Amino acid sequence: MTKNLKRLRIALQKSGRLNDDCIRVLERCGLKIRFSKQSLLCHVENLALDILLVRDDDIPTLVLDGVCDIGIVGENVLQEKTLEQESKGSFEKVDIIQKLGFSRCRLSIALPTEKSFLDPTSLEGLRIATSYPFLLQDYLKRQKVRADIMTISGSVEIAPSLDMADAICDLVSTGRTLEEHNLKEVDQVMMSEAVLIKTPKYLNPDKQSVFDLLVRRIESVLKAEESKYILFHAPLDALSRIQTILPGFETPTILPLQGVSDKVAVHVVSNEKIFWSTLEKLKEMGASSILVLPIEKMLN
Ligand code: PRT
Ligand code: ZN
Repeated sequence: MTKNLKRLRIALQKSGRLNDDCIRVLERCGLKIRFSKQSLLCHVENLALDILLVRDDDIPTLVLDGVCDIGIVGENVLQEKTLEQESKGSFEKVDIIQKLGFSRCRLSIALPTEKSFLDPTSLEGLRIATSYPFLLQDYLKRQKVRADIMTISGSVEIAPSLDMADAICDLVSTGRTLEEHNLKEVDQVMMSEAVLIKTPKYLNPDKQSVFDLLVRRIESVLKAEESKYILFHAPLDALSRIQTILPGFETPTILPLQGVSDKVAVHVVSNEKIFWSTLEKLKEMGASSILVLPIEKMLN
């Protein structure tokens, strides 16, 4: 694969849980991606960026070695690879540029529901099955517990029922898989979400400027996603009380309402999630015609 030195290269998961959200974020950044059925390298038409589609496990190494300049991967896979590298005496690391807020999960210890667990010392001497042996080893070391790590590459949750292991250390998001296998989550090893990573290798000025632009756009997309534009009518004498419950109310736009002297129209950009309970409180305080709108783009 010849490398165009002017084009930044990003490694993304080819298919799986990360893929859709990665593409969604890049498309929301305005990128026009030309997907190719024949090639794993896709071209972005309106930015000097190429996308290499690979297995998520390969992304940390591709970025560490500079084969790809940046990548998106789960923190769980990244930390596992980092610990594996460190065990081989290699301490060079990729930089985590940004947490992306999707593919959230946790790496947890789970036991059969009937087994008792008081604290991590309850794991002493057990056989624990996992696909994350380095993260598990690190956890056991921190907890000063000795246990047998059984490395298996998939379907970790069936190991206890086959008597291959006494416990597991696996990713959990809703907890349904554990429940279906009569397992209970007893401790968390780490929390994880997708992160944007960057190679420790030098980026030439062409690539650096594409990188800077992309990071700025991703930041703006994430900010817009979590922000909302709120409009409502409010009694003038309730404004100071409303200020205490509405995130982002420090700098509202207040507009007069034609022919009404005791009410105003209020426009606010909130950088936080707006819950139903907040809207209900607003209504109790006399607000009416409340609208909450998504924000498409945001550049401060
Ligand atoms: O083929 P490739 O190697 O690229 O993909 P993969 O099969 O290794 O990974 P994939 O696509 O399954 O997951 C990619 C990343 O998504 C993971 O590395 C995590 O960062 C993140 N992620 C988020 C998850 C989950 N949530 C998740 N729930 N990865 C896996 N799971 C599995 C978990 O292993 C268990 O089997 O889902 C099951 C538990 O889910 P719940 O909802 O029942 O708790
Ligand atoms: Zn994988």
